[in-house]
Amino acid sequence: MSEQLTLALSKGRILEATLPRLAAAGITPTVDPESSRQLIIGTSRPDLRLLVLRATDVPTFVAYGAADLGVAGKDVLLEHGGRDLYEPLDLGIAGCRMAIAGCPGALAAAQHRPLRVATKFEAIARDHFARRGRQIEIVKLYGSMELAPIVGLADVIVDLVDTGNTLAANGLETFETIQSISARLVVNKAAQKLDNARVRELIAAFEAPDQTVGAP
Ligand code: PRT
Ligand code: MG
Repeated sequence: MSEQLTLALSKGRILEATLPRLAAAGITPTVDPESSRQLIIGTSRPDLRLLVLRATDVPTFVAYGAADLGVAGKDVLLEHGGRDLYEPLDLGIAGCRMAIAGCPGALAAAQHRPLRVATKFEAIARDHFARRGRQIEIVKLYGSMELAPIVGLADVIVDLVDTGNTLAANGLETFETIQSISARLVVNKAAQKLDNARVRELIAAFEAPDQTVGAP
């Protein structure tokens, strides 16, 4: 059993929403993870440290056991595939939806040919349209998906939508919601077995945010 439990997080939305949950369980980082350049951060619990990663790398670190636990969006987990990961808890944070969007009339215009789909969520898009029996062509992008339909790079995008402000600001509309998305706690399968008591205690800390973990 390792000395410390390691929890993988990402800067931005996930960290913002996760820190209050940890604080409610009496766990605070030793430095501010949002502003610090430190990538490994201690906490008020000597047996728990944080890794600050790129959001899409969280499942990889946990799957390989470089982190025991992690917090990642369901979108990221679906793209990763989830091998070697348990997903014991929907944290109900960083909520949004995976949607198909484009310029008005885009679906009708592409009716008789494969739909060209720009997205960073290739697995989710392929799975969705395969279930519909709709032929597609993927244009893989890494950001600013909203641009693609406007400049004619794609008919539609598959992207995350929260307020819808980004779509509206670019004259795009939502055609369909593929699924609701929220952040999940994920656990390395081996860590779940080998370090069961401490892992379960940490899962419980996330479940019951107002209970101080480790208190007598
Ligand atoms: O930013 P980076 O490329 O490093 O990684 P990331 O984009 O994966 O990380 P981050 O921190 O932006 O997102 C982490 C997780 O937050 C995602 O994996 C989602 O599960 C979740 N989440 C919740 C969101 C949003 N809401 C969201 N709105 N992720 C991205 N967005 C984007 C959206 O695509 C749009 O472009 O934010 C933009 C604003 O959204 P609107 O609809 O409110 O305008
Ligand atoms: Mg982002």
